[in-house]
Amino acid sequence: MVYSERYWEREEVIPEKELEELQLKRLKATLRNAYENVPFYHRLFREAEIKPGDIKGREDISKLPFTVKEDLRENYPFGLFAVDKKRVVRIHTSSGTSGKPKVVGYTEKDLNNWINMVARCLYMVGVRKDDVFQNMVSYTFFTGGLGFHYAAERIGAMVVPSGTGNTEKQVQYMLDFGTTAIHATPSYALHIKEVAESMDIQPDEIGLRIGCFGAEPWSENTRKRLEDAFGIRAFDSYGLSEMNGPGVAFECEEQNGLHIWADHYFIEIVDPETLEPVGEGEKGELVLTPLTKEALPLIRYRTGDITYIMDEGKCSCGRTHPRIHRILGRSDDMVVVRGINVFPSQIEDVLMRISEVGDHFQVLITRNGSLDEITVRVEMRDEVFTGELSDFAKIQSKVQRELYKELNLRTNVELVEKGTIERFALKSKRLVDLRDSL
Ligand code: DLL
Repeated sequence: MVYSERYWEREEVIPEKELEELQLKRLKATLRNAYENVPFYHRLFREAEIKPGDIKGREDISKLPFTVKEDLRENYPFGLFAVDKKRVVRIHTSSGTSGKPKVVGYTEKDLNNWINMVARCLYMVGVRKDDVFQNMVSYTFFTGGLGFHYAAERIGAMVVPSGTGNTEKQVQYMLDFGTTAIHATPSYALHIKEVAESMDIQPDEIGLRIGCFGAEPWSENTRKRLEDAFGIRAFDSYGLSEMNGPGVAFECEEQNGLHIWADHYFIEIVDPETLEPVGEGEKGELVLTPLTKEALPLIRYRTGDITYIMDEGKCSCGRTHPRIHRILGRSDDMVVVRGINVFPSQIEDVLMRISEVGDHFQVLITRNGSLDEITVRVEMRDEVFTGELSDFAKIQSKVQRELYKELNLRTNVELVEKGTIERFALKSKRLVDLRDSL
């Protein structure tokens, strides 16, 4: 399957013009598939008085209706599938905070495409046959487990399917098996680092080269912490179950934006309020239409994720696919505190560059009368925990000052001892909004 020393598939370097033609051809086929085989879309098209044949050029996509997460829930479990259940060879689910999970399905061809897409990403960051790849995410309904597993196998790496939890054992396995590449959520990776240290093992003695981290927001400063601690290069990995799972977009060795695979996804950025396309290079909500999905051809799917298309010319890695900036936040995890928009990822970025601050934090939002209060609980690093009140106060006001500079918002900062804040093996929950429950 290897196309060349540098690329897994030829499509990664496909000339832009050819890529655009391929997109249009595939878009038309996807629309036909949805219109003819999914009653939900047939109805939506009829209501919008549009037929798949009306889409003649790329710009016509804006005539089509959007699909939202609620549509998947309302058609639970298989209502949006475009193929007979007999042709579906696997399902995954993704649960939100409430209600029924979203169920996604794959035909054999879908799985094959997906495996190659993730293999592209792993190959792009340097995973090869002689690597030992430890996959430290959940293997059940979450797409990150099997998604990475089969891709690393396809490359021919030795896969250690260790899943999450039992972290001491995981560290021991890394040493025993000679693990060179890992996949985890960034918050779990920080926890692995801490557990290794508690076992008197310096994380950089493990011998890792590559870390693939994603499935939740993380920041540039967290990247730095992970790279320094493990002696690795850490790459951002983006995806969502509704678009197969991981492998939608991934950083290359330049670590300057994530290549989003435009031969498999049609990419739009819209204003989440007006749903109109934003100007070139402007921030907005990522909207994706899968171009090769047989079982679940979602049209103009609103991901809820905020990013922008980076326009910095062609990437020096040679890939022709556009790059998106790392996800800035989700339109639904942005909180408005005293009229100011706050994304937890902004807070993370500030905290992770303060050397006295440990790796774990939590943001609590409460209401005091009519006033919103934001409290940031941060763990201090053991080495700086002197017990002296004056040291404490100094660090506290430093954190407060730095947060104010970024957010333009006064915060209460609570310093706590290492180990106080809950650890997560998969996606972390760092923001607790208690305003409605008070
Ligand atoms: O998280 C798929 C995945 C698995 C991606 C492994 C990367 C690695 P879901 O559980 O459906 O799928 O959650 C998708 O997670 O809409 C984003 O809000 C968030 N997310 C995923 N990757 C990133 C990332 C998987 N790199 C939702 N940065 C998405 C920020 C991310 N947020």
